[in-house]
Amino acid sequence: MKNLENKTKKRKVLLIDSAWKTGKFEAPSFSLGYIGAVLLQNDINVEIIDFVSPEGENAKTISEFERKYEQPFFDEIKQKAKHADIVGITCNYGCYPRALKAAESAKKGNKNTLVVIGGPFISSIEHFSKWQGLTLKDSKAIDVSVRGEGERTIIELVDFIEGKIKLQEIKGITYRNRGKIYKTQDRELIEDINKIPFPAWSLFDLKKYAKFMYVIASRGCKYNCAFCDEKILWGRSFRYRNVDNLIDEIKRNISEFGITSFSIEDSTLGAYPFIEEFCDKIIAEGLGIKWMALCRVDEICKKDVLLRKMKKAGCVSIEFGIESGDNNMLNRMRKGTTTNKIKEAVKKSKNLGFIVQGSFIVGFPGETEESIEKTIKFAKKLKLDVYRWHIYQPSLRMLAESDKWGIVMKDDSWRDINLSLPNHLLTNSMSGHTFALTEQHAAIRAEENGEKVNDLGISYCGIKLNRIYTWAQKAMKSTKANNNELMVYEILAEN
Ligand code: B12
Ligand code: SF4
Repeated sequence: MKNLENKTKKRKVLLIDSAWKTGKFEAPSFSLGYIGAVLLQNDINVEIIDFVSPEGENAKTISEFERKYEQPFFDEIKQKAKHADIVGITCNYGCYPRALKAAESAKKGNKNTLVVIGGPFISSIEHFSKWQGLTLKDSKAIDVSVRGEGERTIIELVDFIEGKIKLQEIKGITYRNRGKIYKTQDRELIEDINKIPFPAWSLFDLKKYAKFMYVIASRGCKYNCAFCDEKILWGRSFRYRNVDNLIDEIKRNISEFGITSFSIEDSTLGAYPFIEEFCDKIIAEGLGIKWMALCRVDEICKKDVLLRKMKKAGCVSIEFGIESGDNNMLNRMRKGTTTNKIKEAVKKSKNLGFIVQGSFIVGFPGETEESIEKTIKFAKKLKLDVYRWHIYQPSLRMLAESDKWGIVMKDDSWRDINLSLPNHLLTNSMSGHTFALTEQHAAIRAEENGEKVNDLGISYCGIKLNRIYTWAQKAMKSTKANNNELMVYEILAEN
């Protein structure tokens, strides 16, 4: 790749969301909303290609899905990359194979375009020395992979195209030069996140998506649960926006896009120090919005006033990360909560009329027949509105210490893990790797259809995956948990 000669030309960045979406219950990519916003702020041409294809659900096989629905997405990338100085791809967990193919399509369309990949999954793998440079090794079409926050990095990459800066001077990237891979020093986090422009939803065709929007009040998490990679992504810092900034974004979404429903994506909104002021302001200004949030039980269980305010301010649903009904397992997970606190938080929220959702993990290393029975019994007693059962999926930091956790896997490649497919096709993609197994519905559906689910050589502390499937299946059946999570999005999506 070479610096383009015309230095006065307005640069063009083509952004790609590698996740497949039906659009029925999804909002547009948060990551690209933010990256797009800083590009617009810097007067750079930007266009987004997303993969919203509701018809994709009709595909009977993965190859039909690829041929009929995925190929046109790649064709569009190839075509539009011809006019792009940079093609920037966002990649979350489970989208990696498609992100690699998107990069290849872009390079096929324009061998001079700078192909850049970023996102939570890329930041996480590039964080560990064990997997360093993996993205660039997996595809020669990728020139740069980005770790951490991308708002400054993307602008510096445009500066690179303009010949104003060298790649080795850009923090937080891994790049290729004459066949060799180099990693620059980490980029420091943005200190004042109030200064980041609001996500540029104008770049998306919002008609393709459900009528709700993501907003986030903070970046990072104060806690340190073992199964979660949040600490890798955001470090130890916990940064939050001021209430006015947050409310301004909500008002902007109402006035510019007619959106009045929101999914607040903070990892735990209960930790946001201005949550009460936030609710007060929504009420005082009569915004009339509907929203849902994720909270930790320990931040909610003693706070009756807060819960009432949340309800009055339009919060329709709270999702708690419950994880287990066994205190020993909660300790092993370093969750920092107890079953008593869970009961209290759920009871209070239910009494106030929230739709209460609970997430559970089945098969965390150390799980036993006894602990899972306890969890199922506990879960039933909670009488939640929505049960989300997850087969344990190792966080990258647990995988990096797999010996310590007794995790045994078959191989160590992410190239086959395509979770970004219609649910009914996911079983077929279990081509020998742990991560395809995260889709608990798929596993259970497979068994219901009489298919045999192999153990794929994976075990956690000696527990074979087959066993974990059986436990998850039992948990789902006992709590009648099939797909009822969609209900919440339906409520948000209806205006
Ligand atoms: C919102 C969200 C979702 C939404 C996605 C919404 C959307 N359309 O964007 C939904 C609900 C769909 C979702 C689903 C999943 N998620 Co999620 N999600 C989040 C959450 C809560 C916020 C992410 C976010 O948007 N943050 C705000 C933006 C600004 O940050 P960002 O995405 O990291 O983007 C920045 C950088 O990564 C970088 N960047 C990103 N893309 C690009 C591209 C370029 C070119 C550049 C230069 C930079 C760049 O710059 C951005 C701005 O600073 C995070 C947890 C968290 N608080 O971070 C989990 C998280 C990202 N999700 C996670 C997981 C595991 C999943 C699922 C796999 C869950 C599952 N088992 O089904 C699925 C996968 C979905 C898929 N394959 O597409 C994990 C990822 C773990 C990991 N190590 O990779 C996280 C970290 C949760 C966790 N605590 O472990 N998720
Ligand atoms: S699971 Fe939730 S509370 Fe625990 S570290 Fe992750 S984001 Fe924080």
